[in-house]
Amino acid sequence: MVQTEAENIEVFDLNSYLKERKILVEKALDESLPMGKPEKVYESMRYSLLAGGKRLRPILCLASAELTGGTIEMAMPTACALEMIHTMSLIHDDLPAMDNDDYRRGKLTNHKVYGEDIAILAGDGLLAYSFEFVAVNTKNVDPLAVIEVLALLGQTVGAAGLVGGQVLDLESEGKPDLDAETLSFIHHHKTGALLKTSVLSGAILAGTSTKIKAKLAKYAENIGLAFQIVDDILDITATQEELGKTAGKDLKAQKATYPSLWGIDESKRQAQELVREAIVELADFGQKAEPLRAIAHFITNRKY
Ligand code: GRG
Repeated sequence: MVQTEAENIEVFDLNSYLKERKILVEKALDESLPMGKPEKVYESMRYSLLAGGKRLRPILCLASAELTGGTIEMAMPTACALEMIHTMSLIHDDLPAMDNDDYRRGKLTNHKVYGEDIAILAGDGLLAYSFEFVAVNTKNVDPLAVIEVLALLGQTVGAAGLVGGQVLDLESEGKPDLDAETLSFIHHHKTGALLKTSVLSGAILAGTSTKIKAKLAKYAENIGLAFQIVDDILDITATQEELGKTAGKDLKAQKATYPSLWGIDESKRQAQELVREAIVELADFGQKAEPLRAIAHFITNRKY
């Protein structure tokens, strides 16, 4: 927080917060996965895990844990696991059998550097390791809460979450007339599910009540959908340099997106409305929820 002289009110400095948290998360990620044998697969896993990105999912997990009375130390293994899962989903998403992309986070995609076989295995390795990492490294947390987080992670990556969303997303290619309900289902599963679990897992580790978890779940569902709507918009309006990946892919694949169904301005309005609704859920938390409020605004204002 910085104090403004004129009004003597505290203004939350999101840029500094995100920068500081990103450094913390990247240090933990680097330490989480040392090189091992066979070197090729460890190198490939580390290549993508340490390739940058916003680190939004771990940052949300840590923020939610702190908001609900937990600590960074309690939540860091889960925060790392969320980024391992996110990274493996990006590796697999970029494969020729799926989105077939050559660039991610401003670098060549994993399969372009290591080959498809190793990229698939590196993704599998990261997924398995994410669960092991939480189970082995989470300290000073009720073991039942750790089990709850592990179960939630499993549900989130499986057919009820990312996998299911991705299947429908692949099937939606060449169907620009897809209905809005199916599109929202895809967005909630493919993207929203992991963002929601990022927020919820921090609160679970901190031992939060069901009532508070329900509020955070609604916050997270809204920012999750807003995040993917903005992703759809950026695919049209941003450049490859800004995104670090190929732009304009949705139009080429003839995919229905929020902008194709509603237009860019209306899509932006819907994303902003979702963020407004998300922030309403944080009303009871006062100043402590400033990081989650500011992250919600960042989601609609982001340029990458
Ligand atoms: C999870 C078992 C398992 C398999 C993967 C491929 C797949 C199933 C799912 C695809 C999920 C996917 C790639 C969703 C898109 C989510 C999204 C908007 C990614 C971009 O997130 P950012 O902007 O990226 O946070 P950075 O690089 O900043 O981390």
